[in-house]
Amino acid sequence: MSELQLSRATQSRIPQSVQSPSDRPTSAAPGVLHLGLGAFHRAHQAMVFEQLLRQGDVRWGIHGVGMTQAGLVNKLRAQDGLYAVRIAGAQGIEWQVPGALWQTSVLNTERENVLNAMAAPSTRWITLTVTEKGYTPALAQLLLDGLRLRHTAVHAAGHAGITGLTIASCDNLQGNGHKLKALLQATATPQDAVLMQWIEAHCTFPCSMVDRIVPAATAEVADAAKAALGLTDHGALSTETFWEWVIEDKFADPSDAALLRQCGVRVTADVHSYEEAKLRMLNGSHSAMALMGAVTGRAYIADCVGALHIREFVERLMSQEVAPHLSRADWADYRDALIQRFGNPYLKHSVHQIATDSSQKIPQRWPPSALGQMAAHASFEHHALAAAVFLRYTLGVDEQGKAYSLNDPQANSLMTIGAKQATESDACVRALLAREDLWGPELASSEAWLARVTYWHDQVLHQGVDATVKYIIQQNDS
Ligand code: CS2
Repeated sequence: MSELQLSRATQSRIPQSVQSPSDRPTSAAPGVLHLGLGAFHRAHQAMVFEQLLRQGDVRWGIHGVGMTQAGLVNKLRAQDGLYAVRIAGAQGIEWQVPGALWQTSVLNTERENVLNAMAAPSTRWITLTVTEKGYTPALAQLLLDGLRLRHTAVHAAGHAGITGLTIASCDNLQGNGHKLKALLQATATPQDAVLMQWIEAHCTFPCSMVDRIVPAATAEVADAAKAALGLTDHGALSTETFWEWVIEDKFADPSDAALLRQCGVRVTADVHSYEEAKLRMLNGSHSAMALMGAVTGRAYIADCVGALHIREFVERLMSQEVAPHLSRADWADYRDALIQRFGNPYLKHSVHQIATDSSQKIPQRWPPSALGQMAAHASFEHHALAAAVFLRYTLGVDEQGKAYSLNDPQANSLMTIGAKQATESDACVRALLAREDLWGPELASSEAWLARVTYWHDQVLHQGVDATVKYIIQQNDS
């Protein structure tokens, strides 16, 4: 097999069975600056922008910024931004090589390039997938510095040809656009007053819900890409057929709405109902299964949902405790599709990947449903059991005695809380549930929540996760 590597120079070798990249016109500069060049963006938005590029609209080339990972950026650079995506679902497998990634930067070493891109006349959008923990004053400062340059350029150009930007947060946070804008406002100093007025008048911060399961790249996918392409590809990804992007109709250039709609993006005034359904159903179930998988020693989400009792558990979590508080009308279809998606055998979505940063993810995913159930005097047992499994997870060793590490900004404090759970179980539950950063003030002070998590934690420690999950299902049946 050829040892040639995927790049613009070798792309003509890509077989007919694989969708080749759109051309990269030499005269055009990127129109989208993307912060957070992980797997997700490359297999989701980059593929939407690729559709626009294929239609001949050259304003959607991407300048992708690696916030931390110089290694990945270097690999993609060596391939001129090209990488293969395996799209696998019930209908079979398809490969595509998107050509939308035109330029790359590493934030740490190339901050100037990133700022200049924010000021460049060709740039029309900034998109962000910087993860839940990325919404820091440092991020706001980066955006403020770039927007200040742009604002100065607007004046220098006499307001001709250079305009405001659509700045779209695409992270799994409720009201992500509002959060990003509020972060900028909180970080700006009084000297930024004129800049902030310009941002208010010319830039928009639409809320956005993005959905596609894109596991971190694996050697298995790299091998499969080599077989499909006949070329070595160090950036290959695997994803599912399903994708959804719902974005608020709030663009610096309003005509973008129609373009995105043509590509299958839902542009709406109501992102909220999609966001809450996605965070609480998909991501909420994901976190519950990931923690169960980590503690029981299951490697992938498909293994978890493949166990009948865990599948039943997440179905009930969604139907009984999440759905009653959602405004998305088609939630039952969404739930059924999710169960299928979780079981996709091609995805190999590691439970430890999803359990990463649980302290940052849980607040969006579980408390709103548990609180909704409490307010309705309804059962929140499934969420209480999930919380108990989270505490068990902080032990850092699975039920077979195999150690794993917690990859979480709160890892130390969580492990300190969880360390003595075998001997001081009640005190550990109390200490974990007192954390307002995880549960919010209302749940953190709820005696009812404390009582039920304590109960389930006791079951988990004594019977193990699988037996406890089977038991909650039996209880629920009777
Ligand atoms: C996952 C998400 O890692 C996680 O926390 O729950 O990345 C999930 O796969 C995506 O949000 C799906 O759209």
